[in-house]
Amino acid sequence: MTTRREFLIGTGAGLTALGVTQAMGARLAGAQPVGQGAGSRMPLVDRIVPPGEGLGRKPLVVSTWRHGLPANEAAWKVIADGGRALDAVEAGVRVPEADPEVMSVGYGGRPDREGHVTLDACIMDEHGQAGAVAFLENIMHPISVARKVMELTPHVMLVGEGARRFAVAQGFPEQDLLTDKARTEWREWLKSSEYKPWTPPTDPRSTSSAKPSASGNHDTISMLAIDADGNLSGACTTSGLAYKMHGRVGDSPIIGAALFVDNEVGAACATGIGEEVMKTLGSFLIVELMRQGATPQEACEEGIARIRHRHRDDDLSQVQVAYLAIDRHGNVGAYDIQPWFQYAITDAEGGTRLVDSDSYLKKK
Ligand code: SD4
Repeated sequence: MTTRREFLIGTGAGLTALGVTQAMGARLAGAQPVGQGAGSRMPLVDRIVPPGEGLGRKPLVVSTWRHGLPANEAAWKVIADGGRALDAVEAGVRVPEADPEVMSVGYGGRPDREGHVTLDACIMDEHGQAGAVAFLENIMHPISVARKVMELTPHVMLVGEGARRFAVAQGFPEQDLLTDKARTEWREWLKSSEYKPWTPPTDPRSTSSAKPSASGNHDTISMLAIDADGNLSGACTTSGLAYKMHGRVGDSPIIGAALFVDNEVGAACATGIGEEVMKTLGSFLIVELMRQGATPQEACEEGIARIRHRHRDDDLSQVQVAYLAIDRHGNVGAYDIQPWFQYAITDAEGGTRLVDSDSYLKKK
């Protein structure tokens, strides 16, 4: 028996009813789904990716924000040596984790409102294996702890004190991650204690240095890579929103929210206000839309449309989420709400460069 949902998915009108934009709905209605899951409804077929949707090149590394430039370089070294995408994304995001100038990731990250630097991270590989840590303190490289969770435990996520003890048992050194600069800023913030999850950046596009500066008080690094064997992996790591409540965990360690990888389809990742991403399970949504035939760009735009829809398009001035996605052929898509998002891209032909994302709100 055909369910209402199957019927809807089979028609462009139905897709529109499900919230999919009209142009994409028309394309999806005629598209062949890809992957084993889709194979239960239709034979396993390859998806035809329309040209002009991005670079369509592999190997490939993409990552969020300006601090993605040095991170991509480190990831690319692994890929260029014939290494695995998983090793590349881990090596890549360790760069901002260790950089005290990046005040939104790892060491030097801005603390919560009680002065604790608490870190969230996750990693996912080409086999659909995943590992994560959340609310982790005093360990500089949460991404590597997340990988150990994936590889050495029967679990996907460890949090807080349990994650810290596991890290120490694995030989990770403990250290205070709160730098003098972050402590000074936090003390200044305490005077007003006004919590603003999104503060607009000074225009990050006006500087050319590789030093991070981008969005006011947060800039997670999320990275996606395809290696020379065509395998995909992704990583995401952050100190989270500055001056969050103690104990708050964002989207960044949540598989399906800030990161999702399906080797048969593509991968997606997020940066921005984690609560928005979690409520729409953005990265999983984007990969599933690509599975149904959407391009990475269309899928990212739809991910943002879901958030807009939840807000009834009302006042988006305080809302920021950016999505970045690749399909398994190396096509790239990116879209965000505010007109600030930039991502770093590295491939053999073009080297490493920063790209301005298209956005829903335009620069005034
Ligand atoms: C969080 N998504 O903790 C992270 C913050 C972030 O760019 O991505 N900032 O909600």
